[in-house]
Amino acid sequence: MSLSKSPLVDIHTHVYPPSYITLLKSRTSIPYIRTFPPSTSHRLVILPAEDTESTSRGRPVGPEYYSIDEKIKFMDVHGIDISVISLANPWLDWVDPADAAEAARSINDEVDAECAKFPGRLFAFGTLPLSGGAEVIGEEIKRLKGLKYMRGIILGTTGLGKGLDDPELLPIFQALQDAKLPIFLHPHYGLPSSVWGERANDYGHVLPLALGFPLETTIAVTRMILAGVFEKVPELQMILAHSGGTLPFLAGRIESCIEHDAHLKAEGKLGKGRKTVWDVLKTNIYLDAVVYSEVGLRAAIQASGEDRIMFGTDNPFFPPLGEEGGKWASVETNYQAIAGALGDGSESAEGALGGNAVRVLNLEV
Ligand code: 5CU
Repeated sequence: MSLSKSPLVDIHTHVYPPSYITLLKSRTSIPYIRTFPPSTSHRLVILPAEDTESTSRGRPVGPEYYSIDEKIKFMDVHGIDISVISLANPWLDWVDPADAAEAARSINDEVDAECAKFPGRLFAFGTLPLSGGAEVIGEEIKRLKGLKYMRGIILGTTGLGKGLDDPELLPIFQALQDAKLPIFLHPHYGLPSSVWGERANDYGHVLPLALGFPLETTIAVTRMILAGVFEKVPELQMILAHSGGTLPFLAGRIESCIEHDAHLKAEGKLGKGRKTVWDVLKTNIYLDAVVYSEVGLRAAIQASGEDRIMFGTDNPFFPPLGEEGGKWASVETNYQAIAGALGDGSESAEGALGGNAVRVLNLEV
């Protein structure tokens, strides 16, 4: 079901370019791709919680993970005009520091070249060489600004290894602000495996994906707020995956805990000039609409504003189980949530389905 008259834009859609797949096939610890005999099919194992002896060890990996032609086919089936593609997790977080600069350069060039094959239909978020250190990262930010199809960067929650409230990240955030490159913040690490309990292997990927991912994002951004990142880099723009995890729902509670914290008060951190959680949500944050329900989407809209919501699919993840071809239920659910929350065919639904992304990410060649 395509509701949109302006271009329909998917801002949350991943690829593992062919060179990254080759790298994964050469590895034996996560992230890796291998077969598990007696089966001969390749499986992609990326999540810390899924590297276990069970049927949930990774997922089958086919061309939908690495072929740009498959991405275009998926877009055509779902009426998507433009996709802003990004390397999927865990990006280059695991790369040896000495190799990080070159790995980022070659992956970003490869992704930009894939976009060039379909001008006007594909743009991208670049990947930073995080393990390479601040100088190398700064160089890649400058280079990304010059690549024709790059419109921001995708980032996990670990930053330089200490999380996104690390003061050493401030110059990097400043460089991204100056380059007007928004951060697409995406989870990967979830919560410690111990919280899933002894029966975790019986529950497939549900707990880490449904709860670990959103809480990871919520914690990462809350730490940034507490560290004053959005006062220090006031124009920093972030697009949060999965409608901000649980941030829209918990914003009031987080804000109240801040306001009632004696330590923060004693440290002088509650004074004039502080951006509240609500201020940050409305001025620094955009939210994707990958939340699969009208209830969650309404919270996102109320927290950040309807002009800050952007449609996404999370392709190639969450494919239909069993039947091949046709539309994906996971994608249709997100269309329906937008229609339900904003009104089928309304101006604000059009914005969420594409207009907001075109405006914010400048999606014109
Ligand atoms: O299904 C999954 O594991 C994932 C993942 O790893 N990354 C993502 O973006 N969505 C789903």
